[in-house]
Amino acid sequence: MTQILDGRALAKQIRAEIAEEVKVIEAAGNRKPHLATVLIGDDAPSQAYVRNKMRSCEKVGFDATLIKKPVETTESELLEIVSGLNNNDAIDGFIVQLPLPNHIDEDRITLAIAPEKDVDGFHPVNFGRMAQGLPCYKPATPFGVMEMLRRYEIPTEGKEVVVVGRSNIVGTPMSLLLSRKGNPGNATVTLCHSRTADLTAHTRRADILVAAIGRPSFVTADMVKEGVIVIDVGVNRVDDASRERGYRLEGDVDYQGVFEKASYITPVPGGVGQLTVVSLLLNTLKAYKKEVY
Ligand code: BQF
Repeated sequence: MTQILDGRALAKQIRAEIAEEVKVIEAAGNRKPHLATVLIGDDAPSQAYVRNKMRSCEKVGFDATLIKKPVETTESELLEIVSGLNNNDAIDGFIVQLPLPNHIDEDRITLAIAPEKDVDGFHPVNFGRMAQGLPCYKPATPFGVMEMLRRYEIPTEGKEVVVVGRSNIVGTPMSLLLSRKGNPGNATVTLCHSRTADLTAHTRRADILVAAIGRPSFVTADMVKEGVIVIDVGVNRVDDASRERGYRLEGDVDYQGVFEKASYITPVPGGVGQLTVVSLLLNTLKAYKKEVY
């Protein structure tokens, strides 16, 4: 029988734990943790993601500030906003929602964020600290996957993990975290990408497969072995006239086909994405408590 890794239920449980901590903070007469989000332009998925994040803050009792600017915002204007947030003592942590419009250099913006307020964990200082196993903010999606493996008590030590996708935000940090010492961790990790020769030969060897490609239903049943644990990081919008919104969310895994062979699988929606948003809350709480820096 295939077990579904229920991101929604897990996220709810973690939010309850965070809300409890916020109550204690407030009862002691302290201010609440405060996350700020910067959204540039009107990219529809980004608006949905930002809404998820604001709502999650509300659910746990965090203060949340949304700074929304038009698509014509210049890079130097955004750098001013970032600098203002870096120096604002009322803000524990902040994120700049990606992707940014093409005329803004994402790397330059990420570098401008103070590492101690970088709750997305995208700044190279946090990435470097993560790679070395030092206290840091971990990027929300890999952090969420680690929480999922840990809380479902899925053993990773000595396992063959195959990560497909090498982005700075998901695939690469995921491979680092799973190969490091720890639990979860201690896995043997293969990082596959668009130039990998014979991808299927690699994925078929996986005890745990992490799909972070960004293409709907890319991983098919023939690419996995019987009993595989499948972590589907993909959040793809696929046209669907039968839906009111005109689209549905689909993962990077052909869910129906792969389900039949998997021992555990994350659904989309309701899987890793839920943990991604909760991880941002966990990082914000860490920032508030000054646990990292
Ligand atoms: C769910 C993201 C690609 C590029 C930029 C819950 C989210 C998504 C799905 C969410 C994502 C994806 C986010 C579900 C934030 C995850 O139930 O399946 C939550 O809000 N995400 C983002 O901020 O930027 C992205 C994916």
